[in-house]
Amino acid sequence: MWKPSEDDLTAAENAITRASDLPLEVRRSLKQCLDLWRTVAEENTDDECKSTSREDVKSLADELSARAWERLHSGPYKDVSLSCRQLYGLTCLIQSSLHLTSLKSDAPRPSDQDEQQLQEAFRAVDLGLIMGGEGPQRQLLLDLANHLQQLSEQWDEAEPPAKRQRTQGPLEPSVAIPTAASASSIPTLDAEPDLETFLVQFFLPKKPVLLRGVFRSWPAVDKWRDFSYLRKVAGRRTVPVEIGSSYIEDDWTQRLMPLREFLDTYIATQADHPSAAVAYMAQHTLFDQVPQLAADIPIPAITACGDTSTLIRMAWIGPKGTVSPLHTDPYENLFAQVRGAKYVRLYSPEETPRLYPFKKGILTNTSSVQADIRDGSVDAAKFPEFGKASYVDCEVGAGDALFIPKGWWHFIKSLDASISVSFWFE
Ligand SMILES: O=C(O)CCC(=O)C(=O)O
Repeated sequence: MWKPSEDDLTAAENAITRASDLPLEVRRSLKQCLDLWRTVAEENTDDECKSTSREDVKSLADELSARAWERLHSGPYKDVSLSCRQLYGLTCLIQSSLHLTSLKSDAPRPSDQDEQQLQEAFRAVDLGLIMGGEGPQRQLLLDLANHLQQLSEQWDEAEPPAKRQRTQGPLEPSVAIPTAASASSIPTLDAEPDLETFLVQFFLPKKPVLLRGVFRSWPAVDKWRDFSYLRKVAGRRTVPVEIGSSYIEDDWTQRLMPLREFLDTYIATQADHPSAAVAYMAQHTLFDQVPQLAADIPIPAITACGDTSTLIRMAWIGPKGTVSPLHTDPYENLFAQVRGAKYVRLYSPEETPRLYPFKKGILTNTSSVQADIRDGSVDAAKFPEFGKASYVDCEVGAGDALFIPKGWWHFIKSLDASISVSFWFE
C-alpha cells in the first residue's frame, strides 16, 4: 500500500499548523485529521476500526478542503496565502489516498467501480498539484501521483487489445512540416543561435526570430506525434480544458477532465465530427503537474539570456482550429511547436493604437477585434484602423520555435492537431 513519507508529512503538517493566517480551529482540525489518517494508513489496524476512522478522516478532509477551496476562489489566486494553498494541497492528498485505499480488487484488471475510484484519486491529486502551490505537501502529491500512474499503466496493459483500440479511437496523423511560405518577413535561422548572437540581434532589440527545425531532435517531437503516448503516460491525469471558439466569445467555458477524455472526445474524433466544439488544453503548467513529461522537452539554452529562475513552461494541446485571439503577455516568449502546425501573426507594440485593445477589465491585453483575423473578415467599419496595422506572420511546424518579444501582439491558430510549449521568461 502507498504510504506518505513521514518526514515530508511532518514538514507539511508543521508548515500549515504554524500558519497564523489560518483560523485556529482549522489548524486543530487538520491536526486531528492527519492523526486519524495516519491510523487509517497503518495496515495492522483492524477492519472495523479502520472503516469508522476512514469515514471520520473523509469528512474532516472534505470539510477542510471545502473551506480552503472557498478561500482560493474568493479573490485573485495570487492574493491567496501560501498556507491556504498548502492546506488545500494537503487535504487533496488525504482525499486522493482515501480513494486509493478503497480500491476493492487486487485483480490486475479493474472493475468499473475501481476505475472510477482511481480516476477520483487522480483528480484529487491533480487538483492538489495545480492549486496547492509550492511547499512540502507538493513532494507528497508527486509521490502519490507516481504511484497512481504505475497502477494506471498496469491496468492499461491488462486491458484486452480490442478494448484499448476502441477507447483510443482513430488518431489523426500529423501534417508534414509546413514550408515557411509566408515567413519571409520574420528573420529565420536554421540553427539555434548562440546566446550572444540571440541577445544582441534579437532579445535586446526586441525582434522576433523564427528558428526553423532547431528542436526537431527533442524526444517529444518524435514521441508525442502519436497522442497514444501522452494517453499512456498521463491519460488519467486531470487537466483544465477550455471549450468554445475563443476566450473572448460568449460560448466559452472551462472544464476539468481526464487528459484521455479530452484527447478521445475532441482530438481523435475531430475527423469524424468536424463541427464538434473546439476544445483546448491551453496555457497549462503540465510539466509541473507531470514532471516526467518535462524530460522530453529540454529547456532551450537561449532562454538563459533571461532570469532562468522565473522560467515558466506552458503546454498547449488542441485540435485543428483552436484560436488564441490577438493579445500580449508580460513575458518574453520562446514559442516551440512540438506536433502539428500553427499559423502565427505578430504585431509590434507600436501598432497598439490600431489594434483596439479592450479598454477596461482583465482583457486590456487583448484586442477586441474578432477572433479569427486571418481570414480577412474584420469589420472595417467598426475597426477602421485595424487593416492599416503592419504585421509579420509565419507557420510554425514540429521542431520550430518562434521568439515573441515581450509586448508583441500575437494571434495564433492551429492548422491541425497540435502541441506547443511556450517558454515564458523575464
Ligand atoms: O498557441 C496558442 O494558442 C497561444 C500561445 C500563446 O499565446 C503564448 O505562448 O503566449
